[in-house]
Amino acid sequence: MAKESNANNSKVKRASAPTIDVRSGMDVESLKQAITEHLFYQQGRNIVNTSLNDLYMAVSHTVHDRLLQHEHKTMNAVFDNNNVRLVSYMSAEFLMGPQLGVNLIDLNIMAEMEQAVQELGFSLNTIMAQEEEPGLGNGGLGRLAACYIDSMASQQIPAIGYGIRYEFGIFDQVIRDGWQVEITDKWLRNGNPWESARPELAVNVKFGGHTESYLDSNEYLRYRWKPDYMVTGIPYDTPIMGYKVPSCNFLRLWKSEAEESFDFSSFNQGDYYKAVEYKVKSENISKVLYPNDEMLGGKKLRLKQQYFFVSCSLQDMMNIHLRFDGKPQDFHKRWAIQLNDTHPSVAVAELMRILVDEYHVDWDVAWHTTCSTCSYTNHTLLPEALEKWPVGLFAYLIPRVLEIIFEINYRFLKEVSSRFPGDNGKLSRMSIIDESGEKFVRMANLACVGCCAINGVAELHTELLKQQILHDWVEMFPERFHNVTNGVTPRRFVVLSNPGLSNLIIESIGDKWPGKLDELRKLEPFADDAAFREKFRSVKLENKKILAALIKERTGVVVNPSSMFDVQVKRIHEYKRQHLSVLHIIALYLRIKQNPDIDIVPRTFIFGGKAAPGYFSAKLIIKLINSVGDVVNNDPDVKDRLKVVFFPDFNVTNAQLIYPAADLSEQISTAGKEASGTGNMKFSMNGALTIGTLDGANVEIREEVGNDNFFLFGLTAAQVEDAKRNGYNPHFIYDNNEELRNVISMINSGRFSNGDTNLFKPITDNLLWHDPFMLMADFSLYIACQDLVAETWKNTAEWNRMAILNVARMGKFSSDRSIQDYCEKIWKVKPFNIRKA
Ligand code: NBG
Repeated sequence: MAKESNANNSKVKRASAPTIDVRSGMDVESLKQAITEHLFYQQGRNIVNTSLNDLYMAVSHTVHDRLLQHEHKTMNAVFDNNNVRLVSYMSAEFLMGPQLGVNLIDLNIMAEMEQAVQELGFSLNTIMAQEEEPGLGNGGLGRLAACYIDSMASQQIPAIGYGIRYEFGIFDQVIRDGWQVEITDKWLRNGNPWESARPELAVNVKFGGHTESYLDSNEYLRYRWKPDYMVTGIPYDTPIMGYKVPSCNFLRLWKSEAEESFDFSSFNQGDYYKAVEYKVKSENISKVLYPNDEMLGGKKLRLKQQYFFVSCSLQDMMNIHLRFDGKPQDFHKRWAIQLNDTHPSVAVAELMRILVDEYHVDWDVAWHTTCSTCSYTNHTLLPEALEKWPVGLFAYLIPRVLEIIFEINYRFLKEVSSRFPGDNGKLSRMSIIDESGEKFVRMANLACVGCCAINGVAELHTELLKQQILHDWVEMFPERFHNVTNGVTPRRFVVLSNPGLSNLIIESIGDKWPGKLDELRKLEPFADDAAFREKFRSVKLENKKILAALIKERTGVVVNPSSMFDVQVKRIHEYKRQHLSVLHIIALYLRIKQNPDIDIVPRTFIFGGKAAPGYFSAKLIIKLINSVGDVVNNDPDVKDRLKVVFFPDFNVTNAQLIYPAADLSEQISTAGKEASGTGNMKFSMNGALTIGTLDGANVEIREEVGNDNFFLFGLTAAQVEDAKRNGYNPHFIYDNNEELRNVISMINSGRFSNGDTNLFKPITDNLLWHDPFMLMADFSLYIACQDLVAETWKNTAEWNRMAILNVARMGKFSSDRSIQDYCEKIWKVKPFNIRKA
């Protein structure tokens, strides 16, 4: 009986079901069928004997099929239209994060896929958790590139992201005995369903050898580069879908391989091992992402990576341009290149080489084309982060490119001396070649000479750039300077990672906001609505419970979800001052030790972030955090009122669970040092309040959310500079502040290091005698501000009111707005609606 009625049911269902479309159908039945077929035909499994990874692959291939349809339609429409200018976003890093979730959101089939997977007997969350994230970036800069390609697609800006397909991305971090240990990130080991190799679009890149001149058929003097060897770049494409629009761009990452014919010649001569060595040398180029914050001085491989991906990308762009009837000198009409920091800035010289040597375009015409194509974003004021390469290394690896740089420099310096006669200081500062000692190629100078636009990433940063490191350039080319304040994508960082908050917002103001973040303003009145505040609070609490469970699983520490989650997650760097927060923790601990019954707001301090493997002080800060945690977390006097957690392996996947659970966002860099920060935006969007300095984008966040809804402390950038000029004396501050003295003494006493009084000396000595990042100067202001934070926390209604206003006023910090700014101020590119094309 039951059987019969089942059969009847399925008959009825089949009769009324839409036609199943395995490759592009968006309904539940099509998705189910597609998953089952992928599982069988691609993974060789069926639904009853599948592994989780096979299932993840099948689901992802199902989604990938649908993206490809959009990508093809978009690119056909774009390339067929000769008037469309595309953006080429060149970046050595794309910190993409997992792809499945955002693609489901963009395609607007999250619910359908959830149901499809459920009907097959699985849970979509478990499948999504299976994804190994492509960690092809270090931190903010790489993540920004990922947000920007998301927003370009969503804004229907035709664009290609160009970068390197590192076989190993940023290392995985594990904590052993409180110390960071680095493990290679084998993200490709289980396969990558999102990419397609395009070997038919491979290009070759020259390295080494020498150059020679010759006369062409018109008796013009030309140059030719006779390389030692060539390396082949194979493009791997990943579709980048726009949010609820038909546009789909792609990310093209280059993998290096040995060039066949070269290999062959040694092989023929019987030198088999040399041929293999060449193969290994070629493949090494795209092997591993370099961690930043390390001296790259002699890292030959890093320069090779930069030139490799820039040359591949420019050749690819030229091929596309010519295939669609463009003339080489009109390259800029087809392409706007954005250089994400100086890493791809060799593009200025490489584009000149391609135009002049390969297409015989006149130098002056080629220069106009190049400058009209390229723009440069600066991401840091830290002088040690400004890239320069030994001239000898350039000459050895890319001799023809160096000659072109010399020629660009010669012509440029002539212009400088005619504009500023007799100003030799200016000449030597602006020269692309640093000749003050060993000769270097200054990559920022190359970018500034050859780009029609130069921008900083937050208002303060752009102002400081103009006053400080790029001052000469402002005098020379004032019209080139712009500010584009960074932004982040609300699709990944709110809709996907905080479904509780998203649903609450949708219930209240509708669902337009993820694509139009200014809409969030409509939430403002809800800040005064007690019922809404209560719902908001309970969403936060649920998120905190999820994080608490994960903390227990990853670190063994049990934390209380109703304590204040005070969070600092970002790369570990002295200028970001994770150790300032540690000083605050110790101050609170001391207050408890002095008076165990003191009334203190329970807090869970959560840290996360990687330190560059060679950055000793940063690694010692990680050890200090863990050591303080060991003592504080286990002291019975504390009665669990303070907990300190170092969450290992901070990456995009973990970040998506951390931001939604934060109450307090720590943005406490020394003023003038953090170019922008983007974590600060992700926290506020998820309803955390910020304690921060007037640095980077904090300034604009505070302007937007209102001074009353932001905990400000610390010296301003100008005060920092003044203090330094006037002989800053950290020891004097220490001598005059008892609480600070007690905190430092406690560290030096060996209390956190099993009696070892030397372990943390490098940190405390540096603070007392040098303190380049002014922790001593800001300590008392920070502690006072933290006391105010604690007072505010006690008033739950007030805290939540402020937090809701933070969410409501985050519209400016959508990366969609940043992309609109780039389009208007810099690229002169308009949205291209493929439906109307
Ligand atoms: C980083 C800055 C951040 C900024 C990101 C993105 C580098 C060189 N710079 O403050 O430190 O938010 O770039 O612009 O990684």
